[in-house]
Amino acid sequence: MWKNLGLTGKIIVAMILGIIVGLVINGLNLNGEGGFVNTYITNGFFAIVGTLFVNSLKMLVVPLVLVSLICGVCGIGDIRLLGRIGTKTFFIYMVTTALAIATAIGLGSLFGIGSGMNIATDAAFEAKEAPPLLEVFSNIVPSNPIAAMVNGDMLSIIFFAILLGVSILMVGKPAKGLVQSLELINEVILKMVTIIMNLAPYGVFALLAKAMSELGFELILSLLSYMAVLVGSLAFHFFVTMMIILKLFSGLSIRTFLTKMREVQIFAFSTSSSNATIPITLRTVTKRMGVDNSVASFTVPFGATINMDGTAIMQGTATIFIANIYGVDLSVVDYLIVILMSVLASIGTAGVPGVGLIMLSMVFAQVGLPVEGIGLILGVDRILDMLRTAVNVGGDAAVTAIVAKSESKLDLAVYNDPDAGSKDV
Ligand code: DAS
Repeated sequence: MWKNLGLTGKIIVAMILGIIVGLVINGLNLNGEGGFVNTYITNGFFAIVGTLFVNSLKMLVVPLVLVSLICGVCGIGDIRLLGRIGTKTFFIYMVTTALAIATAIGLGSLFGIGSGMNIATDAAFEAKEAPPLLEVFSNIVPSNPIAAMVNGDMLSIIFFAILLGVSILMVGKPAKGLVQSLELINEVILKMVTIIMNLAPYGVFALLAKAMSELGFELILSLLSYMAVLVGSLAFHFFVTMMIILKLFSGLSIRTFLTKMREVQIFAFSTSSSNATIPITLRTVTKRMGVDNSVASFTVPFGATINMDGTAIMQGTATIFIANIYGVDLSVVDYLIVILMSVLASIGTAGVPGVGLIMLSMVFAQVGLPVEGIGLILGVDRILDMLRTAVNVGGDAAVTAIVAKSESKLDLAVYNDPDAGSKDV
């Protein structure tokens, strides 16, 4: 039976089992300090399995962001594309992602998700003091990129990767072989993501069972509030923020856009992968919305790589939730770092299932939150990944339409024709 379950099914079963085991331990008061269960089960076996899984996520962050980001920049293809269209697209993508995470932090703080829990953490965990904002910016340029990778200084790694990618682009044709090798390495690392995600059910079971044994029903109610605020933030960002931006900067019909995007978002929802949805998104924006391929062929793949509004929303909401759960007070500087990290981190990470979670471990590490907190939300992450991928793709298509319209590269007759290209998609 277990073998026939897909990964999502296995994670859901593991989540349910973890909750039940944790609630039984909590309900029967078996988790007393120093007792057998507390020593060998919750703080023994469960803690070890959970730590192994969380460490395997953290292990991938540096190689994934470094190589994926270099490939993302090289994927622009031609340094000249970084001109007007590239700059306009990049700027709008970054602004919408920052708006997305600001929405998530605002709603998360408004509802105080996770407050009042103060889950026990390992004695070793000490909330890292956030560096002053000026120090954050001065550290962006690494004096030693290798040391930055060893220490996991992600802002420095991201800066170095972007500079390296742009430099490879400037070398042009002679660097073709290098780009192909990097793309192959990126494929290998994404395969590692898949392998690690297959371990997720075991990590979810152990981390949730441990947390539930300590917190009981309170955590379930808290998780429901996390999910509600996250889904609310995703819906607000896509249906309000993004549609206002679409209307304001292109004048295009919102109703038409949402109708024509339906199939694309259903595909993105079911695959949890922006990358896998690129062909569908491309076909829809060109054949059904009348965007010229010269624009779409750049903005859509570029968006699938650097524009992850849904993922940024998850990171903002999860940061508030885990900070409250562990009783960590985050300062304004911390939140600015979270916004900066999430925007920069989503730049180079490919749109594949579960990647948002790996980036989350990086964001937590940067603001001194316990990375094992990921285990609390991991169980519900698969369904949320589907929703946020649909928002990621929706943002890519909306910005594509805005840029195309501003460049007079969008055929309004096609856009306003309800049947345009509908036979193709
Ligand atoms: N599944 C990712 C995507 O394809 C999003 C994420 O993991 O957050 O966009």
